[in-house]
Amino acid sequence: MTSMRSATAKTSVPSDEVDRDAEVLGAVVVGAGFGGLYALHRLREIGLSVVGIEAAPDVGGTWYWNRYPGVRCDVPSLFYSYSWSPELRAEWRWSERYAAQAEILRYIGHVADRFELRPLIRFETRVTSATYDDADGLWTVRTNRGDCLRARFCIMATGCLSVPNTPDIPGVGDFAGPILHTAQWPHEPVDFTGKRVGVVGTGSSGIQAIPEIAKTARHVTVFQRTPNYSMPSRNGPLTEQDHVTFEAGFAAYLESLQHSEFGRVPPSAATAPIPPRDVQWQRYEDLWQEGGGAILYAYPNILTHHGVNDVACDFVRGKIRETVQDPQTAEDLCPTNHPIGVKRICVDSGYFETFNRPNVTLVNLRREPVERFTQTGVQTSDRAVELDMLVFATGFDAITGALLAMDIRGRDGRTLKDAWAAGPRTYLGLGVAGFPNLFTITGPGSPSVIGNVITNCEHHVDWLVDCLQHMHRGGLQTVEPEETAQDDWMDHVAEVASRTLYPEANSWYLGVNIPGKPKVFMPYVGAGYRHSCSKVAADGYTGFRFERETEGTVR
Ligand code: NA7
Repeated sequence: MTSMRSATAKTSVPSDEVDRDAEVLGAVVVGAGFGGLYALHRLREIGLSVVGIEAAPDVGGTWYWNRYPGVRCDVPSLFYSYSWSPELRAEWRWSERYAAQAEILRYIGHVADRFELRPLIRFETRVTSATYDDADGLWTVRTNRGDCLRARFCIMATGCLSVPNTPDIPGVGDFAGPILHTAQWPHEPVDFTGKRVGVVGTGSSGIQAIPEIAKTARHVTVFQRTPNYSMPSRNGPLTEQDHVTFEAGFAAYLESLQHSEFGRVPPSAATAPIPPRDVQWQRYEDLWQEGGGAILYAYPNILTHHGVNDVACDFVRGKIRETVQDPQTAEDLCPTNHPIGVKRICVDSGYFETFNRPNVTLVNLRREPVERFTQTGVQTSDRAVELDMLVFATGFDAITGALLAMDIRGRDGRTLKDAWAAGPRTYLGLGVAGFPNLFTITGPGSPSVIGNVITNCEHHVDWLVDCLQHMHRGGLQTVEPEETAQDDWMDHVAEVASRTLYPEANSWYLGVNIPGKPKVFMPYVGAGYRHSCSKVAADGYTGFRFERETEGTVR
C-alpha cells in the first residue's frame, strides 16, 4: 500500500559541514554512461535543475574504459541503441552488426553533443559520499574534488560493470613487465609485437581480446580457470537496407519489450515441451550459423530445464572439439561445470580457432594452478611461464560494486553498506527502503545486465521520471520503498531465480567472483518485469511511501 507520513526532524548531516545557502538542485545524476545521459536528458526536459558527475574525462561509462583489442558489444548494434529519439535513429548509421567499442563511444559522444548534455556534467570527478538529511529531505553529494552539492533526488547511474576486479594473486607485485586490465585499458595503442603475453581470464573480455592479441604477439599464454560457452558473432557490415528494415519493425520491437525479452525466462518455460534431441540439435546448428547469442531464446525452457540446456551444451562442446585441433586443448576449452547461458553467453570472432595458432598456449588452472607471479612471469604447479606482459581480463565487482564504493547514507545515517551487508535489497531494483529519493538505474533486483542494458536503462529512467512527475502533481516531497514491499520483491527475485538453472554457475550474477561478497542472485530473470513496474505506478505506486511537502520545501 502506498502511504504518507510526515517528515521526521532528525539531521544526519552535521549542519556545519553543509553550505545551506548553496543552490539546491533538483537532481544529481551519478555516471554519464547510457543510463546517466538519458537521465540527464529526461530530467532536464521536465524542468529539473540537474548536474551529472562522471569519474571519466568523457561520456561513455563502461564503453569509455573498456578499450581492449577486440572489444565489441554482444548485442547487435541496431538493438544496442537508444530507442527514445526517432531523429537520432534516423540520422545514425551503424557500420557493423556488432559494433566495436570505438563506434559505440562515438555514438554516445554524438548523443551527448546532439542533446547538449556535456555542459550538465562535471567530468573527472568521482562521488565519494551521498548523505540524506532527514531535516530537509535533501541529499548532500560530495566528490573527490571537494564539490558539495545539495539535491532533492539522487540518481545512481553508476553502471553494473564499472568496478574492475583484479584478483589478489601472490607475487603479482613482483612482476617486472606491464600489467594491464581489460577494463582500464590505456588510450594509446598497446604494441604486442615480439612480446610474450599472459592473459588471465576467459570471460567475454578475454574471449574477445585473446584472438586480437595473438595476431601480433610473439606468444600468448591463456590462463583459464573456467571455460566458457561462446558463439561465433558472424560479424559483418550493416547496409542502409538493414537500417530501413529495422526501422520498419521498430514499433513491434518496442511493443515486444513490454512483455518478455531476450535472456529472461518466460512463463511458458514451466510447461514448454522438451523437443527431441535431433530437433534441438538442428535448431542450435541454425543459430550457430546465424551467429550471436540467440541460442538463449531457442526454446522458452532452455534456462530452466536440463533436458533442453544439456543438449545445447553438448552441441557447443561438439563445435569446440570440431574446431580445436589439439584434443587436450579442446577438452580443456569445453565448459562442463555449468549450464549454457547462466553466465552471460560470450560472442566471439575466432576465439576457439585461435588455439590452433602455434603462438597460443592454454593453461588449465584447474589442473595446473598458479602458485605465484614472479619477476619474469608465472609459476604454475607444473612450470615457469616467462612473460613480458600480463593482461588481466578478470571482470568486475558487478552490479553493486560502484554503489558500495561510495559512502551512501540514508535515513538516520544508515549506510548502504550496512543495509546491504547480507546482499543487495531493493524494490524493483529502483529504490532502497530507508534511502528516500534515491533511484538506482538498473539496480540489483531489476533485469539490469540480463538482455539489453540500454533498453533496461531507458525503462528505469522513464519510470522514475513518471514517478517524479506524480510527486510534483501531488505535492509530494519524498518517495521510498516500503520495507515489506522490498522484502516481498527480493523474495520474488530469489524465487524466480531458484526455478531456473542460473544459480548452478559461479557467476558474477551471484557475486561469487569477489571474495567476501554475499552470494545473492542479483538480476531479476522473470518475465513481465516492465508490466510489474507499470502496474505499481498505475495503482498509485504500491509499495512506495511518500512524504508530503511542507512549507519551505524546495521544488
Ligand atoms: P567475467 O565474465 O567476470 O570473466 C572474468 C574471467 O576472469 C573469468 O574467466 C574468471 O574465471 C577469470 N578470473 C577471475 N579471477 C580469477 C583468478 N583469480 N584467477 C584466474 N582467473 C580468474 O568478466 P569479463 O570482463 O570477461 O566480462 C564481463 C561482462 O562484460 C560480460 O559478461 C559481458 O556482459 C561484458 P571464473 O569464471 O570466475 O572461474
